[in-house]
Amino acid sequence: MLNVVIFGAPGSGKGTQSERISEKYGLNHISTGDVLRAEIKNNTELGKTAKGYIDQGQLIPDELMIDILASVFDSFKESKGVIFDGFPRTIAQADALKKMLADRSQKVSIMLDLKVPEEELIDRLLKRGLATGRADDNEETIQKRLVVYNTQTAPLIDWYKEEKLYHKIDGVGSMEEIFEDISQAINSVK
Ligand code: B4P
Repeated sequence: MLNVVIFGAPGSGKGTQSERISEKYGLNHISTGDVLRAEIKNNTELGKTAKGYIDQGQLIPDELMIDILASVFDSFKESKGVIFDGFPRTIAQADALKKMLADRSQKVSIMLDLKVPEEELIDRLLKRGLATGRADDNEETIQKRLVVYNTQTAPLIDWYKEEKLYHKIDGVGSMEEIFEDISQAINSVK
């Protein structure tokens, strides 16, 4: 099994690169952001709860996210492995992911950290907001998301370094160049 965690600040290209990884390596793709947006679209109870947090640039509570992740993971049959896109985002989620995989005799193979300077992140997200109308891609919410990333999510960098799974990727450049670096990193652990 090849289990890849793709990590980075909002707008670093996690979703963009995950689609390519999923296609090239035949992995199932879990994007927690996409799961939540689908729930919001369908106006489910979970969607209503999630909307309140996402519109404020905050994270959904860990207990809720961890349950959702396990149920999506267990829905994959005969999987070659999974790309985790946007999960974990807190130390509690990283601990839970490790335990969930260990309970199923699996583990994370590599964590890829997409590094992009803050001005570029803001620029990308504002452009996406204009193009798609995504509710959390506006200046005020983007600033909040960056604060949440720096305080709650960035500590995972040291956590994964200790696990000896950390791999830094330069997230600036063409999508193809970045994917080439990602492929090399994945091939080194396959
Ligand atoms: P996510 O959906 O995960 O979104 P993201 O971090 O904003 O975006 P991503 O990094 O995937 O960017 P993308 O590739 O699209 O999360 C949204 C919200 O959901 C969170 O704020 C939170 O509230 C909630 N949530 C999700 N997971 C959670 C969890 N585990 N726990 C709690 N809450 C959770 O790229 C962005 C833009 O850049 C695109 O327009 C793309 O085309 C462009 N781009 C990509 N690569 C580029 C490149 N190389 N050059 C130029 N532009 C590029």
